[in-house]
Amino acid sequence: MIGKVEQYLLDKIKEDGCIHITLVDPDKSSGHDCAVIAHEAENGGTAAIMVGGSTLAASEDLDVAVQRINEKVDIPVILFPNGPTGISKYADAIWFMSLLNSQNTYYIIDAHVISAPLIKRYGLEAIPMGYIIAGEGCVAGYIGQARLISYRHPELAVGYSLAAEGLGMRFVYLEAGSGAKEPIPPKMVGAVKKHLGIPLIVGGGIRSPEAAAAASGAGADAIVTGTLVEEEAQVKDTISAIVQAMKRP
Ligand code: 1GP
Repeated sequence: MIGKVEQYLLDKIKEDGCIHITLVDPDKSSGHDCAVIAHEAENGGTAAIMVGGSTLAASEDLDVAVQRINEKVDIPVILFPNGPTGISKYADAIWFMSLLNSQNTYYIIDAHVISAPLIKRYGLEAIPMGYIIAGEGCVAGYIGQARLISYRHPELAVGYSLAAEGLGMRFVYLEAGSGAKEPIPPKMVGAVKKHLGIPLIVGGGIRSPEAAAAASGAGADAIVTGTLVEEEAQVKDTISAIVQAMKRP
């Protein structure tokens, strides 16, 4: 069943063509800083806040960050979990995401078996997503034991994405890894988009309006940035420049 947050994302994608989502990581920024970044990003035109990180171990830090963010923003706060410790009852929704190209069943299904009863108990809206890591992969690729897809083989990203859709997942997230030197190339984004019938999220290594415009122009339905605003004081202006660049004619 499609919940409130998912419907909001679908409507926003329909309205805007390509939306921007800001990722904050309580492992890298304090709860207070996550909330300040989220607030500024909302003012800059981001559509939702994702909270999580590959190495997040302390649920308390996550709880504090999510509560602080919720006090500051009106847009949805969606968990981006690395496993059961990435769950907070204070969020609006959770990406129920399977790392499809992991070599370890933990990241494909086992973590979900552990997490699902808690998600149910908290009444969190779970949004099913196929998560695919390509290129450098960075920490997400290392921790998730992903069989990284080379940028030279967009057809593999297409195959995984169609498998996600075929399995009933409702979003695909094509990830280069946080801080990746090279974001997912437009050619790979375009190849996936050409065949996919569900929204495509692209992230990892997008640090400029030009890179965001390239991903949007190639067909991404949503773009996630994280590092950009961890490193940047002018969060609102930075996000605003990205959001403007993503607009399609
Ligand atoms: C990580 O794709 C996101 O999951 C964000 O990546 O930190 O490189 O923006 P960056």
